[in-house]
Amino acid sequence: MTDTTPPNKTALITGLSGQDGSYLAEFLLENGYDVHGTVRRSSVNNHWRIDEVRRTVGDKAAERLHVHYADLADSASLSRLLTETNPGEVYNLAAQSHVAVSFETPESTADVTGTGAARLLEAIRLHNPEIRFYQASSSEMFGSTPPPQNESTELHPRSPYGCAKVYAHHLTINYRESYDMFAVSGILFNHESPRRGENFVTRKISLAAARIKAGLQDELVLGNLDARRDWGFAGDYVKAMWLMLQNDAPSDYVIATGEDHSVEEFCVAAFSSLDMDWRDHVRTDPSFIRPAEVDHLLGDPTKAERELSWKPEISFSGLVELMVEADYQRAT
Ligand code: NAP
Ligand code: F7E
Repeated sequence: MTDTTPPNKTALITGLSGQDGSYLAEFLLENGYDVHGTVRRSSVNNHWRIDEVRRTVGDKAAERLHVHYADLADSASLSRLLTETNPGEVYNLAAQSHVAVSFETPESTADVTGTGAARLLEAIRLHNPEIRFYQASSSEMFGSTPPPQNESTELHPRSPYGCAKVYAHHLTINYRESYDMFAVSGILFNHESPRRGENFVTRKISLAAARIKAGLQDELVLGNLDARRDWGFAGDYVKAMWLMLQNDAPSDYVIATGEDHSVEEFCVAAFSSLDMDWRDHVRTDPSFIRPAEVDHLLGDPTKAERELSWKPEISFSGLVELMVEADYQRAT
């Protein structure tokens, strides 16, 4: 018999105030969803990305965006939220997401980035195991395993952040296998945007290049310029998250561009887009070198292309230009 139940187009996003939370909310609102998203209390207002979402989608669609206080370290807040919002889809994007910071705060990173997923999965199982669940897994889980990395590649994390993500990743698979839940992981490679946090390397570079050009800053100090990453655009990647939850069967996917560049290459592209030579402005300092580095991440997105018909739309040079242009506009 055909199921005639209308789809539950209510989504809950943990980490609404973050880069991906904002792009995903925008995408879901534009596709007719009611969107509930979590924020944390902070001593300063850090809701600038949510303000951008409201501006982008317009007043009418923004009425379907609802902001809630919740914390992945607080089980009761998660259970309460599920009861209040009754979502059909949950996207777990909240995390302590900075790799270098995770070496300074390994315990709280494990608690939020790792155990936080356990709290949310268990709350969903008890509330309504029919909810479709997306876990924000990361290419950092591959760590030192040589590229190209795909869904079958061995995991060898190189940071407390990577270790916490491995736990959450396996637990998501475990809930799928144990309770037959539609719980999936997107193994996303680095994705960036003008909304990227300022202490990730791409945004640090685009912001510095823009500010140096505008005469507001003299130099940019970085760590390892040789690290290679597969950088894509966050707006493209949140569509893949949604596609995974619309699939007939739950499965995990690598989301990447299949192209890698070094940190130095990002500097070259960013500074030259403003007619500057990066070598005149960038110096390195060992204080930015991590206790263990991930040298080379390069994803193989074949499975996502084949099964989700997903492809990134913005190229590396397009991404650099988008970020530098946005930061230059902000600086001038
Ligand atoms: P982000 O900008 O750092 O956003 C993280 C979000 O998590 C923020 O909204 C943050 O709130 C929230 N958060 C932190 N601790 C929390 C807690 N204890 N309880 C509730 N919320 C908390 O990260 P992103 O780049 O959007 O990434 C989204 C997710 O994808 C993260 O899980 C990240 O680890 C993962 N991921 C990212 C990438 C990437 O390249 N961007 C790649 C693979 C996986 P505040 O604003 O209050 O800090
Ligand atoms: O570093 C090198 C650094 O911090 C990239 C997160 O979204 O992606 C992100 O993690 C590379 C590293 O990103 C500086 O050593 C050099 O090799 O921008 P990042 P990340 O560590 O790759 C993954 C997929 C996630 O899941 C994470 O949540 O750049 N690097 N100099 C530097 N990095 C920073 N941050 N700052 C520097 O000055």
